[in-house]
Amino acid sequence: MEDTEASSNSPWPYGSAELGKVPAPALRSPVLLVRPPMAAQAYGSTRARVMTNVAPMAGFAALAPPLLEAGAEVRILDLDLSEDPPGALRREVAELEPAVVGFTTQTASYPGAAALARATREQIAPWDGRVVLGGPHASALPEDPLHNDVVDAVVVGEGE
Ligand code: B12
Repeated sequence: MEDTEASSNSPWPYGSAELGKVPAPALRSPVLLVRPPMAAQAYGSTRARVMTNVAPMAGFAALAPPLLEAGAEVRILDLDLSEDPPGALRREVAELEPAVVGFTTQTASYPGAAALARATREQIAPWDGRVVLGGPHASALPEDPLHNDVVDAVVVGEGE
């Protein structure tokens, strides 16, 4: 499409003609994709033995291939499968030393995700790692986590 007035009424500073000239940011790797725990948070204060419908996440299945194709090492950590989510995350981060840790969020998992993201951000600061948030909650309320200084970036909508 011809780039004419795109830049005049768009908040994006580049018209479509300039888009190809914007250098892509350098790919940072490894990337750790984390699903924060939902079940433990929901049932945590009860005596219920937690049974949950954990199924592989389609969102990460969509995010991983373009990262792999771009040459990144990618790992997925599903904390709904862990008995000790904060410990499991801390150990995985210590072992992998990821350049980017991405958390997916639903509203119900957000309080726990925010706490884990904050702790991870401190843990990866020594090697200048970044924490990114995506998923339905982050897409609905992108300003919230940024204002609370939880993460470095929020991705709205499809992450790939
Ligand atoms: C399929 C589905 C399910 C399936 C999941 C199957 C599976 N294996 O993944 C089942 C039936 C299990 C399910 C259960 C629940 N679901 Co559901 N589900 C959906 C549905 C219909 C589609 C999700 C999907 O797979 N999309 C396709 C993938 C490719 O997209 P995606 O996951 O959104 O991921 C993309 C982006 O969000 C983004 N992204 C996601 N994470 C990240 C992370 C990073 C770092 C980045 C950069 C980007 C990024 O990039 C991804 C690729 O494009 C959505 C509605 C919808 N239309 O989105 C509701 C939806 C996600 N579910 C919802 C809810 C509430 C639930 C339950 C809590 C319901 C309940 N009370 O039990 C449970 C939670 C279970 C759990 N532990 O997660 C809500 C969440 C609302 C909210 N505010 O958070 C939604 C949005 C429906 C709605 N409108 O209310 N669900």
